[in-house]
Amino acid sequence: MSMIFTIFGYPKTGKTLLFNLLTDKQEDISKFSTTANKYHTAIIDVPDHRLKKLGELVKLPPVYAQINYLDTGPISFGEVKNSTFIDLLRRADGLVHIARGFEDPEMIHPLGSIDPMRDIQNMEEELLLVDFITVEKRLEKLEIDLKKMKSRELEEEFELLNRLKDFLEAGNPLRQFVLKPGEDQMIRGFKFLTIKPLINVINADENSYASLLPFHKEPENNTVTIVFCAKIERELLELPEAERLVFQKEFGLDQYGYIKESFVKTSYHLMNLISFFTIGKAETKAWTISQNTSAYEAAGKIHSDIQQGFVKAEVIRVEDFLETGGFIQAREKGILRLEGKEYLINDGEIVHFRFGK
Ligand SMILES: Nc1nc2c(ncn2[C@@H]2O[C@H](COP(=O)(O)OP(=O)(O)O)[C@@H](O)[C@H]2O)c(=O)[nH]1
Ligand SMILES: [Mg+2]
Repeated sequence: MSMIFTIFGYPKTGKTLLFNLLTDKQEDISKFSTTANKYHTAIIDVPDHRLKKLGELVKLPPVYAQINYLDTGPISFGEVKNSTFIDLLRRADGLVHIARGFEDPEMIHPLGSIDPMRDIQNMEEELLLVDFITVEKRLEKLEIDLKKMKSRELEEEFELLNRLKDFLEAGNPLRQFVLKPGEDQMIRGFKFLTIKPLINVINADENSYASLLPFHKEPENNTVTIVFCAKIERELLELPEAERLVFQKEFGLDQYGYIKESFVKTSYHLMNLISFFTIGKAETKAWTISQNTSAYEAAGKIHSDIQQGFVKAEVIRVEDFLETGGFIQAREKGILRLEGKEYLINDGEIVHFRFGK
């Protein structure tokens, strides 16, 4: 199952352009498109140079991890709670909110000025409101039920939801709420929006990029803010690779990282995800796991037989593997490690599971 990242935001912020850049699609972007209830979806391979090189070395086709990107239609200011796209937001593993940081006299911003940080704050408040409504509705129902019968379970839920309500009322997203063990299970079904990892993307232009860059924010509390230039990026990508750097310099974007790769890096970092690799008979493959996943759990991701029959995991860093040229050479050099069930897998390791019946 691939992870779902859902792109959403106010009208004309560059959602579809971002989607196109992330997926190499060519969906229509237009200044004058009307309210569309349509959304776009695409599943793409997660770019990984290491797997590519590994595939070349062992002469097996690489099978990349995958991400499912969704591009929703416009949501008007104040309308998130009524949006037809809310279900798509609820289904997401990560939310990608794009805010407008570019000028265009032909497209007037509904609030009259360009201020992406204001829009980010605004959107956060709208998401908070959606969760607040969810909590309130459930509390109302619980109150009725608790009058009818005594239930320890319902009382616990009532107590937790009241804490969530206070938290939201104080303006805090649930991303920052510290759940006690077991509480995670209790609220999973509500699919709260402010609990999901949130990637804020500011879409700048060549004039605003430098002044918006300071709003870039490293991952913290399950959220991150990145600044990029959708339109320039697309223009750059149409150039032959050799010429891109020249133009990047001209735009003052020497250090610019293209969104397709930087997005994956940022979101993996944000969500504490890492990759490990396996070399099979017919393919070499990347797997996405959470940090602190044990070899035993990782084996289960591949196949329940491998997990149940787990004996040992042979582990090597992909860089070392590429340098030595293969398992045999690595074994000879003594850099292939044998690890047990409890071993915590690191990013970029090749793992070969030994298992019995
Ligand atoms: N100048 C400028 N225009 C942009 C930028 N990103 C998007 N646009 C324009 O904004 C319009 C709407 O873009 P689109 O991706 O369809 O926005 P959406 O409505 O959020 O999906 C198009 O005309 C784009 O060319 C940008 O970074 N700079
Ligand atoms: Mg669009």
